Amino acid sequence: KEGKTIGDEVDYKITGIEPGAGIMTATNKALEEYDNLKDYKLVESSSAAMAAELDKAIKNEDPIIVTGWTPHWMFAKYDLKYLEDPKGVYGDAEKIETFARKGLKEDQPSAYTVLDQFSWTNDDIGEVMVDIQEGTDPAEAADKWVKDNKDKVDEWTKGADKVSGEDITLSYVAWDSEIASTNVVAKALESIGYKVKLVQLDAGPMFTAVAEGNADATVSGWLPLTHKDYLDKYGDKMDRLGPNLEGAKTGLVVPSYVEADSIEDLK
Ligand code: PBE
Repeated sequence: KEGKTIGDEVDYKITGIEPGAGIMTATNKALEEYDNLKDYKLVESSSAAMAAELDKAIKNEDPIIVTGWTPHWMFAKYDLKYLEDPKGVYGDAEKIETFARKGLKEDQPSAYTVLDQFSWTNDDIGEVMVDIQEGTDPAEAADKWVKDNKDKVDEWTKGADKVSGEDITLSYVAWDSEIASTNVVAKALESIGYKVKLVQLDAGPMFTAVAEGNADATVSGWLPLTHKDYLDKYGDKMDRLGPNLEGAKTGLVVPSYVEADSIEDLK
């Protein structure tokens, strides 16, 4: 490996996720703004394939650069670090926010109340994510968490009258964090009598579904930066219910053995 740059070793490749993810937009911006990244390319993939490539690289102790985010189980499983981002392309701390379709508040006030009160921590979502990553079915992992955390779920359902089998549709993207959160909110809604349908979409269609009333809500809006373009486009067609998780983050992530601390160290 003598004399080789990190770029040589990773083939000037950043392993990305689904097109449409905000982190892909941010990374394309990083490629433009950091001169030292001019030979690099961002490779589209999926969240699952990115995680599989990361796992393989770590097993071989090969360098790899991925688009990463917190909350994510990968930080519990591997020794990883975010590369510093002196140009601030990935923003500061993000919040994950809940959005509902216009009219949900009047049509299904109990569901609206639960969605509005839904809020948890990185540790909470981390438990569910690790459970899913270890092989538990997402609905089962969510069910278990909801049963083990009755006090929290009681806070979310406080003041929401029970219903009898009304339908609620939640849209989400197959990002590990959103698989966990959406399944947990679904269980909380089911606990007061809703029949919940989960619709997995790409990021754009996920917001369109709520804006056009084809889905009732999503708990997957990352702001102020990651989904800013979607907020600009659909914001006034949705009810913004506020954060459900604080202290989220996105950026370029490498195993700790990679000899770079900043994006500017990638040569
Ligand atoms: N993520 C996870 C998403 C939001 C949730 C960071 C991959 C994105 O980049 O759009």
